[in-house]
Amino acid sequence: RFSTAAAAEEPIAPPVQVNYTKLLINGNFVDSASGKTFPTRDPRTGEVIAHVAEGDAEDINRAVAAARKAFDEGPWPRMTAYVNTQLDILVSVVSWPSTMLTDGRNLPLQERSRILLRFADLIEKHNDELAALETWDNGKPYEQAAHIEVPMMARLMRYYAGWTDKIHGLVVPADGPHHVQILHEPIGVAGQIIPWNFPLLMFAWKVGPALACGNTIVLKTAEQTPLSALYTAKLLHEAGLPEGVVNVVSGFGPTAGAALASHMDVDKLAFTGSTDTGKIVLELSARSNLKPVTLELGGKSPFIIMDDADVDHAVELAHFALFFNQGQCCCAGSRTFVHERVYDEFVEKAKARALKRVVGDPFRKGVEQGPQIDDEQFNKILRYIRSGVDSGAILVTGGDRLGDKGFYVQPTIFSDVQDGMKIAKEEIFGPVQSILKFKDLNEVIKRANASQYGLAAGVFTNNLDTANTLTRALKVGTVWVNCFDIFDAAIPFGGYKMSGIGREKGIDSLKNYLQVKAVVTPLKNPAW
Ligand code: TXE
Repeated sequence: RFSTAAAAEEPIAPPVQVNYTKLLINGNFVDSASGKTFPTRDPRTGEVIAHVAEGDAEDINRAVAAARKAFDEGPWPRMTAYVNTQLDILVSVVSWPSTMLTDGRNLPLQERSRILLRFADLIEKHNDELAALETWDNGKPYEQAAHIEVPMMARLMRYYAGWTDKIHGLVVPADGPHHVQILHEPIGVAGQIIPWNFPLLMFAWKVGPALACGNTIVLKTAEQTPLSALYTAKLLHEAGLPEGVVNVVSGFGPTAGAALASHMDVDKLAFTGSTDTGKIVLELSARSNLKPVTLELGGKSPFIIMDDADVDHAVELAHFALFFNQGQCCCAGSRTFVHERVYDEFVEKAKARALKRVVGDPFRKGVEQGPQIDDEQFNKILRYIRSGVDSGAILVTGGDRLGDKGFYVQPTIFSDVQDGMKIAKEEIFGPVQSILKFKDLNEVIKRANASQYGLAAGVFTNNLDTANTLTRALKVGTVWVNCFDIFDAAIPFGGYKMSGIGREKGIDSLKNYLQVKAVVTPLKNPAW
């Protein structure tokens, strides 16, 4: 059976302390205006880790005011040009109109890059504390946080540091005697709302491009996982970030989150979370000041295994695609489509793999799966499992909680899943693999695309033509061929259909944080 021993043992004491629990506004840790706090809990036990300042509309107002001032008066958006004294010319490398601060200082653009690079160094220096806080607050395996997520965060910051001096406009030819410039300017104050499944990475995905483009930020963390972002924001300031440029407000969605989305002085909103909440924030944005919104929402990603596949490899990859991060991934390969010729063998081997999965205290070495984030998600997953059984899918393995403490769920597999079942249509966000059988390529393309979501897909085949057909036919933002969950700072990520609007990471993420301005001036003497 599952490796339950670790789950049954007493939880390991986390090798980190909680130092920051207040709101970070204008470079200072402060109490919430109401003085209220809320508990953040250890998913291994449900016990309280710390009480954290609970921000609401009043704190969002304070944070937005700080971000506004930092944008309108501070150095951050103006680190845009430098004077080359040797040649005595002004070299304009991005197109913000002013090169001088109101107090006469002229900060070089490279300073923005240097701060992000110093931040990346500090992330690496504090790798283990950041990873431990993340594991404690979220429940994900420490080894995953320490060896994958924190290093990826540093990589993201270096990637965006490299963009700071490459964001520039264009001079374009146009009919008539006119000089036409297209300027790219930072948009202003960005509101960012992030979820709990990858608190550090979501922080980095949001903050990185916004900072590279010269914006200022108010970021609201998820109420389940406020701790790592506060620590990280402290490091950003240690790296030299001017006050007010990044403000972090812990708090709940309907209060702090909604206040941010509907704020009249927030110029752009970026959100990651459920599709239902995505619709709410889009509406709040529209009803307030029509701020542009980018959304990264839910998914029901197909993972398609063709009959030419190496079944052992396919089993391992499909297992990873679904069970990684306790199944709490928006892009989880949660519809495993298997060709009928390899189906029976696949189901048997998938079961054997799930039974070997090491579930337990995420601080223990070798643990692959920790607890789910909280009781709400835990109960939601168990309800989906019951619905799978009730609708006639075959429960191959798992199907229940693991142990009697915390939010551990057995790695669960359903076979004979039909397209119309709830477990094949809705996002479970837990360690529940649904296996569906198919006969041919056209059929699987139709079925894979018959979803309200379109975030990602996995394709497993040795046939180049099949791979090419699938990659072009699938209506999704990412297709992984013979791999899954490959994320890099340079690779854009986002969804078709109800999986979202816009892309994060990569060059496309910069567009979210830039205004485009056309400047037209007459040319006195066009001949020259
Ligand atoms: O999400 P919410 P929840 C999916 C997954 C999960 C489900 C519910 O299926 O089971 O969503 O999770 C803030 N105005 N994903 O309830 O509510 C909230 O405080 C403004 C997919 O945690 O979307 C948090 O910061 N903000 C996903 C953030 O929205 C509001 C990751 C996400 O919470 C708000 C997480 C409001 N009215 C869950 N209400 C992914 N795409 O990766 C809530 N929030």
